[in-house]
Amino acid sequence: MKLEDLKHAGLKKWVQEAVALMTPDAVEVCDGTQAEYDRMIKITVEAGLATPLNPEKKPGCVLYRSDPSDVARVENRTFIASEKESDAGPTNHWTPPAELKKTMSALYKGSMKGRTMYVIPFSMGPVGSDIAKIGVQITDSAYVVANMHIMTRVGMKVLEVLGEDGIYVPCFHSVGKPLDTLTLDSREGKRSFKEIDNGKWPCAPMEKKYISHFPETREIWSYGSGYGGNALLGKKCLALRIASVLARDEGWLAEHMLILKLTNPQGEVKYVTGAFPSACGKTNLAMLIPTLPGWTVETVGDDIAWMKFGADGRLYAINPEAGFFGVAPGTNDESNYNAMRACEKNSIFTNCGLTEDGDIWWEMIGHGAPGKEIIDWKGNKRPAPQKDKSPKGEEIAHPNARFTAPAKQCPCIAKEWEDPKGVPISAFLFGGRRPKTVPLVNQAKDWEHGVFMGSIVGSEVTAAIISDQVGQVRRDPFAMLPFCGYHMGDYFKHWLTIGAAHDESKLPKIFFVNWFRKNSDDKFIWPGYGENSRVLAWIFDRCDGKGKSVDTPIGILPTADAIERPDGVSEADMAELLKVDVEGWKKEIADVRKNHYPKFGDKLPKELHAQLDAIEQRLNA
Ligand code: GTP
Ligand code: SPV
Ligand code: MN
Repeated sequence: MKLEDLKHAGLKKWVQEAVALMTPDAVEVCDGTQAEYDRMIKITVEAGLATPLNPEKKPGCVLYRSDPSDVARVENRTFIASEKESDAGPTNHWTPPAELKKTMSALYKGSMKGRTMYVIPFSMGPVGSDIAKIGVQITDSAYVVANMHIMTRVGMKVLEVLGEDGIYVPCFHSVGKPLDTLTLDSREGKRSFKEIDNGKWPCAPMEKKYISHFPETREIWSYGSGYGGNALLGKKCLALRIASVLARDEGWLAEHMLILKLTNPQGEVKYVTGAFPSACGKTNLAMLIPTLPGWTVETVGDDIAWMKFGADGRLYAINPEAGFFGVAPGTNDESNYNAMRACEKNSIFTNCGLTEDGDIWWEMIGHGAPGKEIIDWKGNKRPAPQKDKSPKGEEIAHPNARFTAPAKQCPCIAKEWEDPKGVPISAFLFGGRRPKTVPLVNQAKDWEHGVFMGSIVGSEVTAAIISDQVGQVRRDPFAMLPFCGYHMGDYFKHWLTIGAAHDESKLPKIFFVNWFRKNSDDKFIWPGYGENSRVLAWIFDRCDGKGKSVDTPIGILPTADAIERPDGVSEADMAELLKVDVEGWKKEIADVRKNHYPKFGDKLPKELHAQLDAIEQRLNA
């Protein structure tokens, strides 16, 4: 569709201003059709950026390799530009909005030269539902358009809902690599031709990347990266950073949470959400196949939950996304059968290995690679691996290689996954990668205790972030550290206010889980994946006030025999997984008191300090 045909005057004006600034060669309004998707793939194949996979192995699939500097979210280059610094808080990078806009406008000037500007109208949440939010992203990346087609609902239906004056979140995106017209002097005279990407993933150097949010004006400006959460602006930027601000103002919750449907052998259903930091197991838990007979798990969402209260006083969750942008390495038929089926057709792969027979490959895919050679994520030919492992630093697939797959292709997608009413939530899970101290599962004594425990969650940093802290434990409250669009102290307050304003008996129960405890040989003690169903079953029962439990200084734990042991987990292992490590927790509490809570200054709710004192007293008793 052409720009002139846009009926929304404000939107048209906004795009025209962007065109004047970024000076693309052409402008296209996206219609969300299959033909458009196919054309985006074709354009990137012709530019040497994409490789179509063998249709007999992966029909309708394509592989991209990004620039080695552009492989994950860039937290150091992510900004919350609220008017006041104190509104962004100590855990966000802040710049005054006017200054940031000035810097970025200079970068956007002429940044789309030689490229097409795509205007993507998208809906987070089912189109037209009360709970959905509309965004319009302009981008110069056909890769981004194709991914947005899968991850969100794109096109004319969205423009219809927007009408002539509807509200949308304006999102600027440019990869920051204009294409020049080159002039060549030859014997035949001067010849001009247009520069092409020619196989080189377009992006800007790190110091010029900016992922910026303007919470007061509800705008997103992204420059210099084409990867994942930096570039697919409906996801972390809109559905979390901007939505968290809306949620605070309007009394709801926008969280970095999976949503799953759990059915017990009696056919009773409960819906559970879970917040774990990036690459800590949300997609896997959302799609798990229980090893416990008679139980089933179905998926509503794998990364983001928007939750609002219903007239019955219960909290209802929707998944604002339409696809999965999942971590590829470690995904295999054993660990996540359903994700493997979801991405076996019509999917996009980024930074995976390419086998001789035109298929993708990654570490821990479950088998070696066929043939003699494989092409790694950097485009280099390497000997085809016999086993599915590689030494650290020499991976064939980047550790943050991803698949983009339509949610509707997932065999275990719940029938209600697009229900605009959402699903009523019985339990919240929080967790992270903690090799020590934190037990397998621990129920909060009440809402306030749960908020306290959520506020101190820690996890090892994973490859989902470009950072020199990878592998180190950092505090990641509510798994929202990089995604909260305002002061984290106010965010804690918002959670406490929600608890105080609603009938606690109808609120979800809060649990903390840790699948990542390690023994002295650095091996995981708990087998994880499908075996996590044993923990889910205990949680299910606890929601009904059942399930054998013991009250401890840190929370409510299962008794030694409450969770049936899976193969390979000894009685001693189970005791270790469920032990209250008093000394470890004392250190934990001391660290929170000294290094974590002081960051929030007088914005730290007094209730959380009281919780800290109380747990310390219980540990010392
Ligand atoms: P984002 O998409 O970054 O938000 O990540 P996510 O939270 O959805 O993580 P995901 O489920 O993709 O898992 C990331 C990595 O953790 C993969 O390599 C998984 O194989 C691994 N993993 C997931 N669940 C478990 C588990 O129960 N135990 C162990 N040991 N590893 C797990
Ligand atoms: C995460 O990092 O939590 C992700 C991947 O889900 S990204 O979309 O890149 O943010
Ligand atoms: Mn995520």
